Amino acid sequence: MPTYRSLSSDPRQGLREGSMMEEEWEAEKAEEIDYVFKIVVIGDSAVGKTQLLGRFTKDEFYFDSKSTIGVEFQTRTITLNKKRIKAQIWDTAGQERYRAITSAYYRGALGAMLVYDITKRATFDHVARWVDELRDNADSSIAVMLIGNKSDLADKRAVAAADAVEFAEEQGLYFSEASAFTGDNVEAAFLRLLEEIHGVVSRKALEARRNNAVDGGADAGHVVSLKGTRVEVSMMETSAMRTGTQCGCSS
Ligand SMILES: Nc1nc2c(ncn2[C@@H]2O[C@H](COP(=O)(O)OP(=O)(O)O)[C@@H](O)[C@H]2O)c(=O)[nH]1
Ligand SMILES: [Mg+2]
Repeated sequence: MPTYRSLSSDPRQGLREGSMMEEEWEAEKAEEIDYVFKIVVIGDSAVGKTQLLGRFTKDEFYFDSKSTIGVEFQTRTITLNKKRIKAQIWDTAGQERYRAITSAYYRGALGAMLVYDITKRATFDHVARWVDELRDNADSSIAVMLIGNKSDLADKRAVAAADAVEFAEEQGLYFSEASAFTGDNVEAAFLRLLEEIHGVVSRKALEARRNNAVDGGADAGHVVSLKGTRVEVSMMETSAMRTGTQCGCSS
C-alpha cells in the first residue's frame, strides 16, 4: 500500500500513513461525499500540469513553482447534478519521462487531463504517445480531456488550435485551450471532465442495477457502490466531440 500524502487543505491533511483509506472513508461519510473520482494529469514536463492543478483546486498560480513539488494528488469537492463529488486529481510529480510513470498512477482513474503547451510544438507532437500510454495502462472507459495550456501566450503560439481539434476528433478526446496563469477555461475544463465521468459512472450503475434485476439476485434493485473509485467502468458510451477551441462546458 503506497503511503501517498495529500497537501490538500481538507480535514484529512496529516493523516497517519497506512491508515489513510479508512480515515478518508470516515471523512467522506461525514462530508456526505457521493463519489470520489480519480483524475490523472499527464503530458510532457513543464507544460503546466502542476499549475493547472493548483488553479483548479486552490485557485492559485505559483510564481515560484519548482518543476516538482512532490504532491501526489490534490482534491476539490464540487456539487454536480445534486451530487457531492470529490475530484482527486493526481500529479505526475516529475515522472514525465517517457514510460517512467508506473501503472499504479493510472489504476482506478476515471478521467485524464492530457496537457500540452501551445507554445512548444514538441509537447503537442508527444500527445499521441501519451494517448498510447493511457490505452496501455488505464481503463478503456477513461474520459480524456486534451488541454492546450498557456493560452495567455498567444503571441508565442506554435500549435494551431485546429490541429488539436483534428487530433482530438480522431482520438475521441475532449479538447480545450486553457491558461493556468489567467485561469481562463481551467474550471470549465475540469468541470466538463467531471460531468463526463459522472455520466459514465451513472450509466454503469444503472446497467448494473438492471442486470441485477434481470438476474433476480438477492441484490436486485440495490444500488451498487456509489464510490466512484470503486465502480468498475468498462464501457465508454460517451463520444460527444468538442469541436471548438473553447471548452463549451456548462457549469
Ligand atoms: N504563461 C504561462 N505560464 C505557465 C502556465 N502554466 C504553467 N506555466 C509555467 O510553466 C512552467 C511549468 O509549469 P508546471 O506547472 O511546473 O509544469 P509541469 O511540469 O507540467 O507540472 C512554470 O514556469 C509555470 O509557471 C500558463 O498557463 N501560462
Ligand atoms: Mg509538475
